[in-house]
Amino acid sequence: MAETYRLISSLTCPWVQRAAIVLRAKGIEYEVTHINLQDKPDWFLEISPHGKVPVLVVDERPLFESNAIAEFLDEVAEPRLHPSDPIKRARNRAWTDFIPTFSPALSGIYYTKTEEEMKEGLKAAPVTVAKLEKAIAEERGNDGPYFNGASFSMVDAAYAPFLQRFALVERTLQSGLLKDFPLFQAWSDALNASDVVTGSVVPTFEAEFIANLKRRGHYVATLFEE
Ligand SMILES: N[C@@H](CCC(=O)N[C@@H](CS)C(=O)NCC(=O)O)C(=O)O
Repeated sequence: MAETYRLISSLTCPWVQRAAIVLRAKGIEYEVTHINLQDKPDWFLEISPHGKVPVLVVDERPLFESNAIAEFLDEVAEPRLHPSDPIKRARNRAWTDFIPTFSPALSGIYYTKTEEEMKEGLKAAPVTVAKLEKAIAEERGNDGPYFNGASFSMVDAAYAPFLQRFALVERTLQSGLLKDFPLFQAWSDALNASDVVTGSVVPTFEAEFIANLKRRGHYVATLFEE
């Protein structure tokens, strides 16, 4: 087991959060170094081949890409967050591979410049959410609350950042998108209530996220204005 873990982070990056969630789920102590992605320091560009966060520096050796970081952590520290059954493990990995398709379905709602684009995003999202609803029904051996059932898994760590951001927006947007997806809604609620997830972001996360929406001129930011 390594001695030091340092997570190179930005304030609202969901991929950084995924790494932080896995660290927390395993009870690994880690330091966080925040960088400004608009003004990346030279030392960061030297250790991050694509200039992206997260980087996890493990005893001075940098690891990059959130999926590789999560898999590394799962190999070196207990409790294992992958199921022990190889078939279940492969299916879980397939669902984490789905994130790059899944996340734009949700961010396609709140990262839009106009109300019309936001509504288009809302119209398109159910097809993607329905796939997860079906997967949850099939992958669970019981009532949850997590993707595989009672144990928190790598799939939960990967999806939680995106479910947290959507839940934050939905509190104000009130679109009702998830009303037809009770298992997905319950999964999202469970993750958003978990200390592992809520503690994986800075305490000012909500304000930072909304400020970011405003800075980028996204329509939903106007709904948060008093
Ligand atoms: N595939 C990467 C994505 C990481 C990513 O997109 N990070 C963003 C912040 S959320 C970033 O560092 N962007 C800076 C840039 O592209 O210049 C991973 O999973 O780690």
